[in-house]
Amino acid sequence: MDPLRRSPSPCLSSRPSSPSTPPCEMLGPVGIEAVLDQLKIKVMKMGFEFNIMVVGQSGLGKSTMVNTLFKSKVWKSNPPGLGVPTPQTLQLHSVTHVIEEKGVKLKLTVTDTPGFGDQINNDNCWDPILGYINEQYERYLQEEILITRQRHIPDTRVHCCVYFVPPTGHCLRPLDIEFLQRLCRTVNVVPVIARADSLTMEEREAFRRRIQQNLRTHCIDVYPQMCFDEDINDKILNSKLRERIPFAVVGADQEHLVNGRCVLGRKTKWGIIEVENMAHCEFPLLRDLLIRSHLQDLKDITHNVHYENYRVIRLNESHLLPRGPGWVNLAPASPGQLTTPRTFKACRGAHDDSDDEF
Ligand SMILES: Nc1nc2c(ncn2[C@@H]2O[C@H](COP(=O)(O)OP(=O)(O)O)[C@@H](O)[C@H]2O)c(=O)[nH]1
Ligand SMILES: [Mg+2]
Repeated sequence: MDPLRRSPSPCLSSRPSSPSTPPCEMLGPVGIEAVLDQLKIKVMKMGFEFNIMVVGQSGLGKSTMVNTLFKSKVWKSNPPGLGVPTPQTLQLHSVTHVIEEKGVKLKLTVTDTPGFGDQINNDNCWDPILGYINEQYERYLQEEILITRQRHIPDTRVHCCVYFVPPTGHCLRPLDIEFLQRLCRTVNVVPVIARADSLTMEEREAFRRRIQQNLRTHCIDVYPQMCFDEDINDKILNSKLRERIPFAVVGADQEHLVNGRCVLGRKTKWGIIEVENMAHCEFPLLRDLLIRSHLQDLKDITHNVHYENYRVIRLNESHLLPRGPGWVNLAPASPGQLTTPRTFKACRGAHDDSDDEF
């Protein structure tokens, strides 16, 4: 149906029913399905904002993965600055690119983080990362609580954090367990086995099973969280994903010619490891989860669960509770407050009034 054409509404034009006027249902469909077209037009105008963060120890290929994501076939974009050798990441750094496909605009931001775990004492090495994630919630909250607020609040909140597990082939290290436990309470986390080309296919599978076991033992609830499956279809789709997580990924930012095709891959003595070839690694699964299948769900859980937890705690800890219509005086949080781990509260669906626009 042409989305711009308004369907004639028999109910609007008809007078109140009387014995001589037939009821609405008898005049045929009202045209409710047109609301889908209206939504589509609105969403296409506004576009989507989506923010990803990569986290893990130094040297695991996080910065390379940022480039891989932008250069992979789905996104086919070359943001300025990519293509040059990846320098060591010394501070949190975001790359944003607007990708447009069939009239749909996606403003994708990937935040690269410095590696951690290089120090002799790695106590609290998660603080800068958790601090950044909470700072974005705080920013959103400060905008949201204004009496006169913007119609669209810019969304810098991290919707998904890709956590790089070193390819040891054994199990999760205590540092990863501690980090993941904290991270999962604050943000959606998708763990990946980094530099998977250093493991054989059998080693990858065995490592994946052990990591899954570790996650269960230590109550680390990574994305997609089972408790948020809404119906049987979610359950089926997400169960398959949970079987495959952590994905064994390989990152590359160089293109090579293979059988006349230009592919993104790593050149080795034995041949090219193609990052977008499922026979070589599971990067396509990660990319598809992030963009093709779960983008909106990741945003919804961020808004309805993680941000909601943050909001409730911040509003409760501010001693000045509402003193009349619209009154909230919320002092900005101190950095110490922002990194405090909080309990995970499932309140998905509580508030779903996010509006995307850029
Ligand atoms: N073998 C292999 N090397 C990789 C992979 N990804 C990145 N590298 C290399 O690992 C080194 C460190 O990568 P970088 O992206 O800077 O790691 P970061 O410190 O986690 O950001 C670079 O030489 C990359 O070319 C991968 O999947 N496999
Ligand atoms: Mg880096």
